[in-house]
Amino acid sequence: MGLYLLDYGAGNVQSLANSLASLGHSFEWIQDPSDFQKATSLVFPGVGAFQTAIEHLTARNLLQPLRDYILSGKPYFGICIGMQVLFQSSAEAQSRGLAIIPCPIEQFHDDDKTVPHMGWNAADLITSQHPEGVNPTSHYYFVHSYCAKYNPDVYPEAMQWAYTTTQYGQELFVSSVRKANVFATQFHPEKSGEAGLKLIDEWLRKPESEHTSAPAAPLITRVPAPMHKLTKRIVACMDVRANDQGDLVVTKGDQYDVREKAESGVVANTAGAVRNLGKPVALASRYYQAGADELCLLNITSFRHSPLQDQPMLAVVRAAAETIFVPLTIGGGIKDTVDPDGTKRTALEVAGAYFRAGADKVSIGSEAVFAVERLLSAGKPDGTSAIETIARVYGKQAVVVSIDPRRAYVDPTTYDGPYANELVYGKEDGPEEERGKAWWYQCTVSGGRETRPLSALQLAQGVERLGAGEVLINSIDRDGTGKGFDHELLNLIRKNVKIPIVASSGAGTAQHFVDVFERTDAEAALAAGIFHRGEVGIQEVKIALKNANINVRD
Ligand code: 1PR
Repeated sequence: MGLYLLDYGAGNVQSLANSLASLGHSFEWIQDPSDFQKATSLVFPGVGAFQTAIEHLTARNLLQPLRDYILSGKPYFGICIGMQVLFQSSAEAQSRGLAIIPCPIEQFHDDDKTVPHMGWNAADLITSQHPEGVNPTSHYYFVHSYCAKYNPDVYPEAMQWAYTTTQYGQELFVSSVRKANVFATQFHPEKSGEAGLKLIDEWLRKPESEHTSAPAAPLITRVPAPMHKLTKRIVACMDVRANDQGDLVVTKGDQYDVREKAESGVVANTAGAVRNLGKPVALASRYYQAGADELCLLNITSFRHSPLQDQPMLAVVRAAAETIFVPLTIGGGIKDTVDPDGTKRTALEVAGAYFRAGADKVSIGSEAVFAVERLLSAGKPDGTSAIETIARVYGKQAVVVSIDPRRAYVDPTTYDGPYANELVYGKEDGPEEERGKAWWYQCTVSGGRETRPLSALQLAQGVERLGAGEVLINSIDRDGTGKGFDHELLNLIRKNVKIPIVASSGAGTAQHFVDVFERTDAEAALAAGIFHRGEVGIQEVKIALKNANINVRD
């Protein structure tokens, strides 16, 4: 008897388990159909892809018992896919949903915005009666490409379930439902910091009678406001690697060189050592407390060996996920590997290990370059790349591609190579070293050690075609320099892909974040060095953004 969690086996459900543990709630996992009888309340933290969720539930004989449980009137709390399965069908899948709410899940239009809808947005109450702990002044974390559109004219019966709506671009969708014994959110409370933890806690502490009596919502007309409330995201990134003593440390390079330099004023015996800026779990926890909207851990040397043998990194992810309740991206070594004993591990298995440890997204670097090279030479996707296999199971929102470009300078008066239409020209009033020059952005692999005959733009467009959900755009030229983000690079990619982009490399001041959001349409901006060295704080960045009228989460 008691609280049960449903895990259909594909996605990060560890985060919800960690939230419950941090709030002091004990729970059991649903292991087989008979467990539904024992549950007195049930949380289904569905993460990933709708089709995969239905297939896994069906294969484990859990789909019908889930429907029976919900219809029995016992308290149910669904999250993301755990909300979407309540609907009739999804444009994402062939399979039908549980058809408890009679309307379809549809895809977002991408003509006025990037898709997936990824980030912190508001949830506006339809009714203030029978509150469920959703605070209309808070922001919650969303990550999805499909939604139930708010449409009381066409689906009056279904819209009586709508508890909150959220606006993205000019579309209004149902961001939570609540009726009778059911409460479900499209957003992830377990990833929504303090606001999300409070919501979960309130639901769990409610007496059972209050769970089963939520009334139908009134049907109201709601028109989209001129602007949505999706905030710009601030991401703190930790580059992790083993130092010369074998300990995993957060390091930071200058243009990807992470070793201390003799001339940098450090004591002579540390010259050449891996720069050590702290312990990954402690720093991650500090940045969460300081208000980072997302965290990123990159295992920067894992292209050299198999990460599934790399227990320290998995242990770091597990420990970090216990204390941080905002999205966590893990990168480095997401590729097919072979263990020392000869066992083959697919990129999907490697990613799965990180998701089970508590990661929400994986970031793919070198392998994405090779996949796009194959795509361009074959002319079509072959379904085997890490991007495709992981997106199919975990959803495209779980797949980030990290681009590591370096400027390739050419003489603009004579260049007529393959990247002529991607050239960026140095401005006469720009930095002196750029004047009169032109360049294209060349992809690298293995942490910038090897350049490839592929441009950053080709890579971004290629990975979008393969099904990546987001691109993290680094710049080797700007990394660690504190000169500001490379706006030309970001604009080039932003204008040519529909998925969200994260600006990275070069942040030196809070004003640089204002600049990047004013001069590009990046959805997020990431920094490492200035946060690690304590030169600029996350709140300082957010205050500067607010003062510039840029929407951020408190
Ligand atoms: O190729 O799939 O194994 O992934 C390797 C990952 O490790 C890639 O995401 C790659 O960017 C990263 N990486 C590899 N070597 C380095 C290095 O620094 N030697 N770090 C490296 C890249 C760049 C950013 C950095 C920003 C912001 N780090 O993550 O945090 O540039 O820095 P700043 O704010 O201090 O300027 P694979």
